[in-house]
Amino acid sequence: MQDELRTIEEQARKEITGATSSQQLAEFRLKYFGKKGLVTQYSRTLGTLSPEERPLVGKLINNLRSRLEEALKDRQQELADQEAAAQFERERLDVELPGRPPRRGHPHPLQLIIEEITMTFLGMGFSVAEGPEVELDFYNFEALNIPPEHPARDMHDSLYITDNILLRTHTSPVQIRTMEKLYPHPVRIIVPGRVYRRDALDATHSPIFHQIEGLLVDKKVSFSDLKGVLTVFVHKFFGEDRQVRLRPSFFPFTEPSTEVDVSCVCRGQGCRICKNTGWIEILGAGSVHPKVLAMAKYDPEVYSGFAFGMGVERIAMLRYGITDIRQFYENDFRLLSQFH
Ligand code: 2U9
Repeated sequence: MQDELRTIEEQARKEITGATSSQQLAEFRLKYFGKKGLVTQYSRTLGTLSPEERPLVGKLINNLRSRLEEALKDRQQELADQEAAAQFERERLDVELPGRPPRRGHPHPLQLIIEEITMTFLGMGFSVAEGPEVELDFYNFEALNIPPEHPARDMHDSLYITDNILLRTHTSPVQIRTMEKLYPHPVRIIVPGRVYRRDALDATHSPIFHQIEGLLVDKKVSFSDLKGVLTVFVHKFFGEDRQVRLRPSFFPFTEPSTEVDVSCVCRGQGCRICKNTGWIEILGAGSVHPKVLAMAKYDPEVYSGFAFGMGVERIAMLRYGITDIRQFYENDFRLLSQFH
């Protein structure tokens, strides 16, 4: 009997040590200590023994049981420790790993140009003015001396909301509104903003684009003041070594009117940017038409002024060498992330 128990113990210990999961240990417990378990069966035979043998064998079985229980408990702890260690390893966190830096935003190239141009005029005493993008026909056309039959007024050129309300086709209505507000004080404003035209989108046109316009109204303002202000602007924005050239032009709201060119970086050598002319057109300007002054109550006999306008996209394309206007609106990170 003692030998049998020893064999059982040896076998049992092997199984305990060999167990690799708590599932296997549970099976072991059933095999030895379950209702029909090996050790349990030995306990049942106690009844068949003589009264002298019974306590001795009972003690042997009990001792065996508690030794195996002990071994079982130890192995269970070992397996639990191993499992915990494996889990720690699986879920290991490197707390010193550098974090993922949040992606920084970039100012849009058009915004950079608007800010840079605006700054050069702030430096010359101009203030920024803004106004509505949905305008009355009066402010967008009539007050700017744009006659009823002018093509810009055609349904095919402007985006109308009702008969006399439209999306502004230039930022000029803001100048009219500012003159109304400031009369009879002098006006010296720069107006950046979004404008709308009924144009098809292609490499150089967009139905929505941006302008910066300027207006100066005071007593004794001359065309040469315009020339001086625009020359300072060109030198600050494009470089001191650039030349300015004025060509005669026509706009309903200025008289006389001019188109302003800046000399090309190629210094007249000829290149793609200036189409071998040596000059690049950058803005339109002129002395404010007496009718426009009068409609805003500024007496043209007392007051005079100059105005200018430029397309922001055009200037940004020149500055950054962008050849397709659509690139400004596609929000492609490969483009946007180049501007800091
Ligand atoms: C008032 C009086 C006069 C604004 C002006 C231009 C000339 C001009 C164009 C440049 C390219 C528009 O974006 S563009 O297509 N603008 O050439 N704009 S003078 O004249 C004004 C404005 C307001 C009260």
